[in-house]
Amino acid sequence: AAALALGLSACSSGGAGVGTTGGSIKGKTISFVPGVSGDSFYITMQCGIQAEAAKSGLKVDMQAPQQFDASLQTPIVNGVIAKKPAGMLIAPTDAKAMVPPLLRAKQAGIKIGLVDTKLAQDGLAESSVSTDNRAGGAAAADALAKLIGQKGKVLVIAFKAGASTSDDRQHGFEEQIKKYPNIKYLGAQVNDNSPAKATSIVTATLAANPDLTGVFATNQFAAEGAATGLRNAGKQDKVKVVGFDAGPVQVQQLQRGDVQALIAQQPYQIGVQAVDQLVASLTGRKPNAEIGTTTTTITKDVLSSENGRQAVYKT
Ligand code: T6T
Repeated sequence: AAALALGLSACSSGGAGVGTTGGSIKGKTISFVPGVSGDSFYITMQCGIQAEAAKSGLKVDMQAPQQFDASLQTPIVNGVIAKKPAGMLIAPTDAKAMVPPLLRAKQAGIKIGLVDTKLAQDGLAESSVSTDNRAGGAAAADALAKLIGQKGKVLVIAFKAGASTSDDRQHGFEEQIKKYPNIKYLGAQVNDNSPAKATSIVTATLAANPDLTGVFATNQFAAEGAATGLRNAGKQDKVKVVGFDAGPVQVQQLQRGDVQALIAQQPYQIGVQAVDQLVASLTGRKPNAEIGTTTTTITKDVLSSENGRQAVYKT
């Protein structure tokens, strides 16, 4: 089956008690549809969603596609429509392809809140809560430039063309890297959220450009694959990697020296704020249409600081 129904994950905090603000929505269900299952970013977000939903007495039902792909996410949305929850929080895997299924959900009377990724069409969702991914891409460019002494050849691994987060991180990076005249940008290659494909991209790029100095991996699976490619070629000390996300595997990679900087998002907060906006919609208040959250750049020395400890994803 394309869908994986998961129960409550073992969140380290939150989820306490039923609050008193729920009123008419107490006991209703909201569905959470992340971009892909088994991804620490979405698991942390789910913890935030559950904790905040519990305060209003809302139940959360999570259904995740097994790959970050609109053709697998669409049947899940169709299944959610059939169940008629009060609301749905979703990270669309493609800004265009997910518009028709989400329009059907809206027409079925389900209030939609976007988390993480966005749609190419306005007015469909009640609200959108996401990282400022362009700024995150620019932060990655600055971090990589610093790590390579502002000179050399750099590559971007875009995790999924057509997903707003991948596109925005890539474009934010591209704009910012232009500010470094001695850095040659080799362009972006797409790994389709597959670590193995990111490894092949790095292997092929090293064959054509043995003087590669840096890689920006636009999400956690791109960073995992990139690190493997560099290790296979014995280049892990020569080529610097900046990755997006700060789940347990990314923190290990930073500690081992497989990557040199992480651009951490705030998945727990995104989940909390998205529930707040959905609750506003469900109780007849006006939701905030657009909420942006910031990133933190984590290097190995930042990791042991209070700031670093706060920024890593807690599942
Ligand atoms: O980087 C996050 C998320 O923001 C992106 O849209 C998809 O990939 C992740 O979930 C990390 O794997």
